[in-house]
Amino acid sequence: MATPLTIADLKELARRRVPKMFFDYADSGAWTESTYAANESDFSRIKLRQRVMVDMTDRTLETTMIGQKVSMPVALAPTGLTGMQHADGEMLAARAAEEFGVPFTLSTMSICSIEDVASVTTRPFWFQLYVMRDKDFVLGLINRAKAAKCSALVLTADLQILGQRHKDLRNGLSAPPRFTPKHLWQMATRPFWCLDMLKTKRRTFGNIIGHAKNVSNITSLAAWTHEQFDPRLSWADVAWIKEQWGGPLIIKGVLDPEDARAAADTGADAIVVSNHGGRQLDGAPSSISMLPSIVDAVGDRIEIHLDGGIRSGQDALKAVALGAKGTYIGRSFLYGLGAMGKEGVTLALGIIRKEMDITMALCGKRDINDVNTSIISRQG
Ligand code: HOC
Repeated sequence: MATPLTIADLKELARRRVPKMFFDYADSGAWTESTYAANESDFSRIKLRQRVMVDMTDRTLETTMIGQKVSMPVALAPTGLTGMQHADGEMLAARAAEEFGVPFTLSTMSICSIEDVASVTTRPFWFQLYVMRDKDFVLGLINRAKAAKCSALVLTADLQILGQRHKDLRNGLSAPPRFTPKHLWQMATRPFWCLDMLKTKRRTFGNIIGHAKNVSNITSLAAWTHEQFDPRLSWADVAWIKEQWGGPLIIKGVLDPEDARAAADTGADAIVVSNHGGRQLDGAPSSISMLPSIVDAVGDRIEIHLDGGIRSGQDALKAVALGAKGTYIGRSFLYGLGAMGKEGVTLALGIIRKEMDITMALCGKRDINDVNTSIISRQG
């Protein structure tokens, strides 16, 4: 394939380079994947207003997310097992994000640890927290994020129980990979991935090693999640997390205006309108379809971000137009990472930036900070 021009091109390259069980892990959603599909398709229902004879010179995408300067309103989302898309994946993606001037969010369920990522970056990254029953362990994670000088804590609210993803179960997903004939075949057909993976020692969950004994495959991981993740997590717990952390707090996984009001009451700095990329409650509405009612409910009280289904700069721009101060890409950067490592993440970010910039200009705007519902067509 010639130079990838779209996120879809990167996806195709990743499919050819990453062993099936890991490609599927990134690419799949829960159950029938209807929410995953709606996240993408609902973006294309939104139509843009074409404007002409408007000065389009000197455009800028620079803005802020939770008061931190970003070169465009797009952060890398926290994604589990990123180091299985490409060896040392989290470290590579963090470096690409840093060079691009956008936030990188490290998942609790990452392969590279908080310390690994801190060792290769010079600017603060964000850390995503899952809340376990063992509060000492949670506190340990928070303290490690503080020691690494992370500049935001992203508390995930929508995964206290793991949504069932059929492909992971059918593939027998595991990290590190197991040496069954099926998995060996999947790896043998992806030799470049294997060669990179042989060069690193980071092949299992860097942040939870020691705490998660005997966790390797998806069944043991789901059981561990069930045992360890605190199913009683409530809005009241946010006060304790806020106090322990003491820095900017983002609550991710809010999809309902009533929950958005409760999140705003906690005094958090931002919420992420999200259904976990369609990986949790299949049958939930798309993130973008819920954005306007959440903006109506709390837009004047808390900063609003959005993730889910962003596969182009146009999608990100539509989210900004509808009231998101920032957006997150998950699969879009994972495809780049799987396809070409750090260079692929840089390419994915470049594709998103170019598409956002051109679309903004064709809608008659020069500054991302002036983008609002006026660029949305009533025909949409
Ligand atoms: C098998 C993964 O956010 C995801 C991630 C992490 C989930 C924890 C267990 O896959 O949606």
